[in-house]
Amino acid sequence: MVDPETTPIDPGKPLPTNDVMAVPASFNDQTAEAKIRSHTGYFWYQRSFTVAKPLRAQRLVLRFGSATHEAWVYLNGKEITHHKGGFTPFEVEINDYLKDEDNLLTVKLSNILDYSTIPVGNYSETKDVDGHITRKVDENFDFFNYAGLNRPIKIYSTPKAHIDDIVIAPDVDLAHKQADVHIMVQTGGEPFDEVRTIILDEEGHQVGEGSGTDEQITLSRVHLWQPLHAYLYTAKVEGMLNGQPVDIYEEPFGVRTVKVTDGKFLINGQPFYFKGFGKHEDTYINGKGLNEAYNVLDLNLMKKMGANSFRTSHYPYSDEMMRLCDREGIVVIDETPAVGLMVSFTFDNSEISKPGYQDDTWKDLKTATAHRQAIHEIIDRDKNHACVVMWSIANEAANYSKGAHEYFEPLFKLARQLDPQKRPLTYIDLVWSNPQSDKSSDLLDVICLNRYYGWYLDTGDLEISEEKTRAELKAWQAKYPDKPIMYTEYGADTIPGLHSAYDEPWSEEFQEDYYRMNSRVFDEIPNFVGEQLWNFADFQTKYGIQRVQGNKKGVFTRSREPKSVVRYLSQRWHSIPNFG
Ligand code: BDP
Repeated sequence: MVDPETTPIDPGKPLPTNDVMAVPASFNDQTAEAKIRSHTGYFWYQRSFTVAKPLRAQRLVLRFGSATHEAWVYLNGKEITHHKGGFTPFEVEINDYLKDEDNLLTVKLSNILDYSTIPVGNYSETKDVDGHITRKVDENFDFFNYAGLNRPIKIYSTPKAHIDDIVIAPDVDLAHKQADVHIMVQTGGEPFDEVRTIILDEEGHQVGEGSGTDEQITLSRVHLWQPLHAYLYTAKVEGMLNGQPVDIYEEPFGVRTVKVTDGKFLINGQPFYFKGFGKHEDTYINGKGLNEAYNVLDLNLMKKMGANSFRTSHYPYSDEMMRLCDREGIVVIDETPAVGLMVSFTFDNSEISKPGYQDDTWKDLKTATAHRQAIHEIIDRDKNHACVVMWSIANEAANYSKGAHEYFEPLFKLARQLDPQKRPLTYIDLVWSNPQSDKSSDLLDVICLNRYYGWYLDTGDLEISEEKTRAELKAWQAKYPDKPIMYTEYGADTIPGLHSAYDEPWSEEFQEDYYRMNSRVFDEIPNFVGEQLWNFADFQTKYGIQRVQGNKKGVFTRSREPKSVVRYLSQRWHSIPNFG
């Protein structure tokens, strides 16, 4: 229920409402009430549960896949944890708070975003004469601020002495088809007498073993995890007490290398070409709630088109999606929720390219603390995923403004320290961040560009757009002859079924012409390593005069029907090898 903020709510008592809400899902599109859909502020969830007696002897952990964007969790009236950041998991041990009979779980959430949070929101509040507060978030980004309990909430059990986490970093000798797999095990509770690890291949045969909490296990004749040809080993870690395994933790993992060198993006030593999409977690009714059938369909549609990759624009996606990508061999650029780090967007860039240009972004924003936490949490959660080949630290920040380098340098340093697999790092550049104006592009391993020549700029004029696209890509290539360059967004809003004999913008013909124009230029640039278009599917946004029921740049509709451009893109992508 929405918190009216008139009388305090007692989290130890049943909430004063009969409304029901499905979880996992965003709350917004479930209510049929415009006021609730657009509610900004605080809202509550509640349910009761019982835990069978024999389980109470175990360590019990309550885990939230995410809670968007800030959560206060109460069990039987007591606050047991708090978490800020809407796209990463958190958990808490609950044994000490459980009762024999019904337990009351109450969660207070906030969907407020401001200049200290990521994503960034323009937050305002007004008070009426009775002191009633109306809150408003104007999203500083282009997707609907879906909120709620978007991902599964689970109670899991472990023994008191337990394995907390496993960190897996394979070091591969490609020439000898051998991998030294470095495995670090974190344990909790009473210390084990011994920790043992065995590695199983896909058939379940043991192919390696070791012991200790920091161990190296060598795999010979190693099967590599390859894009679209996944191979997953399983690390089975056993915590031993008195000669018996007490806790067992199994983690599937792939063995592959990722390296950036001489303007190439190498996966397993071969130059990889990214073909795919920027996406969203966005479906009808569920909003940003986990929708596993859509996830499966989306990856199948991608494979059918000859795509091999996507970016988790603009926040970490669900654990379930990351595991699916590992399994399906889909390559992922994993992005933090740092979107909207730009306080004065304008389509007039006349000032921006002047040396020393500065706007108020890095003075006004107070996002550094949240950004550090998000980097910690995304790497902590996704570190072992073979599908993740690069971290994106931010999307379209004001990198063209003085102060960007000072802001980003420590964040890149942090990510490099934290990642056990030392993957490449990037951020995603807005059109105003060009080779002259971008103040921090030296930090990037790969130049990732979002470009809309022909759509937002020179709308409809694909000739001039082709020249501008070519000129800019050549300038990047000249500036950084050793850095790979890729497009992480390019697209044109398209109304399915709208046709034009004059190839006008919004028509299906224009969308295809637009992609053909871009493809021509890509193929001329030596360091060009990939094309991820915007967007996989149409998605919901806030209202705006440029948005008709959301953003229509999808090559699929929101319900995943193809627009006609899918045929062109499928032909192109099937003709471009994944490597080469
Ligand atoms: C880019 C953003 C993306 C938007 C897209 C667009 O990164 O989130 O949806 O433009 O305007 O600026 O379609």
